Amino acid sequence: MSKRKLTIGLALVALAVGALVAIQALAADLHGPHVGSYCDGPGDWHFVNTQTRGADAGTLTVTFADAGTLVVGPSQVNHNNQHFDISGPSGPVTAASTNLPGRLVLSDLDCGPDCVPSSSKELNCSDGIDDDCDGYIDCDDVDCDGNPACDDPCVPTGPEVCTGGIDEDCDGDIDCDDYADCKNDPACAPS
Ligand SMILES: [Ca+2]
Ligand SMILES: [Ca+2]
Ligand SMILES: [Ca+2]
Ligand SMILES: [Ca+2]
Repeated sequence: MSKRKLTIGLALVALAVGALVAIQALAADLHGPHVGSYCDGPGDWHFVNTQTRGADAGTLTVTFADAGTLVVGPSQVNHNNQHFDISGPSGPVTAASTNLPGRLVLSDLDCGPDCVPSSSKELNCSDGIDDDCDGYIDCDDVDCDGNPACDDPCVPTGPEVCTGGIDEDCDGDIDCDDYADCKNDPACAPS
């Protein structure tokens, strides 16, 4: 290899290393405290990358735990900042970065309405969710009246008392129907 070719080769390597360093410098990672942000439902995510002297339109790469990695271009390019919008994922955001210099923040996260109805009535009376978004959850919703999940559990208060209409010992048999306990009780003697 001639000395000239070697010189050109070294120059190219130096250029490549320089370009790599430049590329690495052009990367803003999401502001640490904003990593892990999430919504309970679909969210509107608004990221802003700020550069002191501006830059050409960049790209934002975001990884959501529930939606994988998304790459988007800016919705707005201003002199000193670029805005990126993503609608849908609930998060949490596990990582985000741009190929731009400066600082990247999650500027705004709109989680939308707190309740999204999955049904026109309370369908599941024991899942802890307000299915129809009427403000009443499970057994507190009149839609669940009569649902077995909403029967009050029997709390034993002592041995069966053979009058009064209460199943004191919670064995399922009330008063004289509780034969084991009331068969000899005068209140249950055949008339
Ligand atoms: Ca429910
Ligand atoms: Ca409800
Ligand atoms: Ca009983
Ligand atoms: Ca009783």
